[in-house]
Amino acid sequence: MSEYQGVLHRYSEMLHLPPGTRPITLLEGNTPLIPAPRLAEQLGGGFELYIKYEGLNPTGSFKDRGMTAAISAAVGEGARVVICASTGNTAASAAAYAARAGLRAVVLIPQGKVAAGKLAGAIAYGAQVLQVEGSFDDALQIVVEISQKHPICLVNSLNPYRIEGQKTAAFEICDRLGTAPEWLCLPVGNAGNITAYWAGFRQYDALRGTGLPHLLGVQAAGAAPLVLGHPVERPETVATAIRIGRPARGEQALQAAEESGGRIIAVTDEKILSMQRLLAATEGIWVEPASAAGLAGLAHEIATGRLRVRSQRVVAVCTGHGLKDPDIVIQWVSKPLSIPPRIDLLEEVLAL
Ligand code: AN7
Repeated sequence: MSEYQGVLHRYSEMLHLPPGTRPITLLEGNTPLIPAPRLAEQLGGGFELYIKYEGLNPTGSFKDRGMTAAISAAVGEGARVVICASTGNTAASAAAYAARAGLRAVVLIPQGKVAAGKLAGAIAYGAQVLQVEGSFDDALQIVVEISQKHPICLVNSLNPYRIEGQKTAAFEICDRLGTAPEWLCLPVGNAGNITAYWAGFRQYDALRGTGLPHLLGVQAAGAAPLVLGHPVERPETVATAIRIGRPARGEQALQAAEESGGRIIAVTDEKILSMQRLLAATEGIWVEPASAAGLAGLAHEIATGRLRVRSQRVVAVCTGHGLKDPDIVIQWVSKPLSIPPRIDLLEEVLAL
């Protein structure tokens, strides 16, 4: 029996990585594609819904697939320092893989706008964490500049190897279902993930005839440059992961959505949060707010009659674990009820 060795090993012949790449892996990927029949019913029923639960990657988000590739290539090329700007998940992932490779990691995050579990991760893995007095977009601009000026490897998704590694999620979905689903819905922030899925599905289709999905990319209404058609100077959303106003791969995302016969839409924070709750309550899958955006978009399109999924298979990519952002959920209730350890009081509270 061969042991699972991570996405670079599993899909080595499919990935374009530089010669000399030295695999640095945490055995990322191979995440479950979980059927979600109860949620499908709630959205109107009559179709198959699957959750690609990317929050089960080693650092709790989908970023690990691209990061294993970027860090492995960086090590092969003799890098000593890696840098990224991040709304949190990229930072935690870069920090973990850099630690494993023995590299120095520097991560820049927008001040006060990074969820607790992500910041804690970046610190725990030993990265140098800097808060930028500005947005993610401001931070990205200066890390790109510094990586052009100094021998520091940029590991944001502008790095082509991030896209290579990230493609493996599309391969896994095709391997599991036998073909591509009819629809793939996912959140869109800096637009690396949707770009990578499209590249992955196309590559697999060309090689194995697995077909192509329609892509439904979903932004938060307060941070929806690809829907508005222009950059957003001050993006705002409760889904801080996708609080991005100038997506680095925005053009590619729009092209991917169009080529696929799909689209990019926006949903309100309210819809994102209620979908986060519904998914957890109906299927037992707790994701961070941004990760519920794809499903919130799907629900919106079905409810308004803009998307017909009858008898089709839909995969929703849930990009990050709920544990990344505990504060959001704790706000749902004021405070848990407190009782003395007495069975009669417990019976009373439970109305038994
Ligand atoms: C949970 O970590 O941009 O469209 O700096 O953390 O590929 O950017 C995170 C993005 C979706 C959007 N869901 O993906 C970062 C960062 C979660 C995320 C996205 C992010 P892209």
